[in-house]
Amino acid sequence: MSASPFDPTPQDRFSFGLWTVGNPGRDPFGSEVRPRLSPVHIVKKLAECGAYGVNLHDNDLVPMGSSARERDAIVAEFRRALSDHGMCVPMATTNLFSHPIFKDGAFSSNDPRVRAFALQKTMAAIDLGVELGARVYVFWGGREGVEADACRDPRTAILRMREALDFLCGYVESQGYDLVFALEAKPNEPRGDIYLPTTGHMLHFISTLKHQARVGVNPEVAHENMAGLSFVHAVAQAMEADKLFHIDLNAQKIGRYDQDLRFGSEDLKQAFLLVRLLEGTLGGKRYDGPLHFDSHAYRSEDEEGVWDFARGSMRTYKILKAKAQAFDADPEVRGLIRERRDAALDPLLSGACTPQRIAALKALQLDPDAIAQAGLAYEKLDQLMMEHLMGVRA
Ligand code: GLT
Ligand code: MN
Ligand code: MN
Repeated sequence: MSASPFDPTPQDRFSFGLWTVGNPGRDPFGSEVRPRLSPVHIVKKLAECGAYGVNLHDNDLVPMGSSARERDAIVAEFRRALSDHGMCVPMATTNLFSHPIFKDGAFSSNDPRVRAFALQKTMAAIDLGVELGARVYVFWGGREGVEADACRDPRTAILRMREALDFLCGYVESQGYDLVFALEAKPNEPRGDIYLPTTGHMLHFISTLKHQARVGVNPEVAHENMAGLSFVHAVAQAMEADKLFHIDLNAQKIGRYDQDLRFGSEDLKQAFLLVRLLEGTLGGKRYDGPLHFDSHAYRSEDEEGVWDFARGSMRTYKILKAKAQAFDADPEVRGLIRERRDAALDPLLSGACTPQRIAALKALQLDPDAIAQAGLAYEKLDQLMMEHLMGVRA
């Protein structure tokens, strides 16, 4: 029974990928340290931990090369497990990176046979996702990149990726599927450089697509961090554009390989600011989509450690949510971040660029030296935030 208010429940909309809790701990320097867990077992254990959903790549569930009969049997067994444990599949995606055919990309490859195979595989994986009830379909172009940059004009790669997404949106429409796409950026790894390396790049790319309304982003903490950028700002830009369709929560030390650590286990301050943004405790629209943890347990762990990792990820989110609510309800904090109101100036700073506004702004008498004199008390504000985080202020 739920003893702590921070224990996760299905209402919290937490999900994990089969590839995340199922990660057996292989890395470039060593082999598996844990046995592989079956998808059915993962569904059962995640439900026990309090998650509501499980996400998958096509081949996390159905091995490549399975016959139609094998596929149907696997899917039927998995669907039974979902319904037995009250779990759903909020998101699905395609593995366009493991098989050697994708060694030089999928949609951006110079070889039309590879591009055709990638489209074929993705259509089948979309059918699978929809059959399992997924409403969001992620595209992570892990291999869409280069080491030998001379191999193609990078503009051609972008054009090919646009053609692929335009086609696949058309496919979804032709089938009448209720499905949106979420594009996930990453600057490098496994390629030396990956095209469309940040969420900002993706947001612009989306504005060039035929079916823009169907396409949003799936930002990942670790990936934006690898580029040395603020993840919170990337997510904010996506939310402001109504394009945050999904999110990959994890943790990452700056300047490293993609660590995919347990959410909140590094840079607690950014994690706090992220939860504050997603939950809208400062005001503004909340994110109400799935909260997906794209991370895995340390290589030191056995299976029990994997479930500790899963429960820890969800508890940290809920604890940070409570901290964000307390922070934004704190009268001292509210006093420090109150916006200055000015009845004469405010109307001049928004709305259409009319001749009256232009004239009034040009005629304004402002004293920059006087305005610049006051300190902003951000030291106080930041320390207050740290004290909330450190638990000495409730
Ligand atoms: C892979 C990658 C993730 C993506 C997954 C979706 S697969 O594990 O590292 O960031 O979200 O394809
Ligand atoms: Mn991810
Ligand atoms: Mn990652």
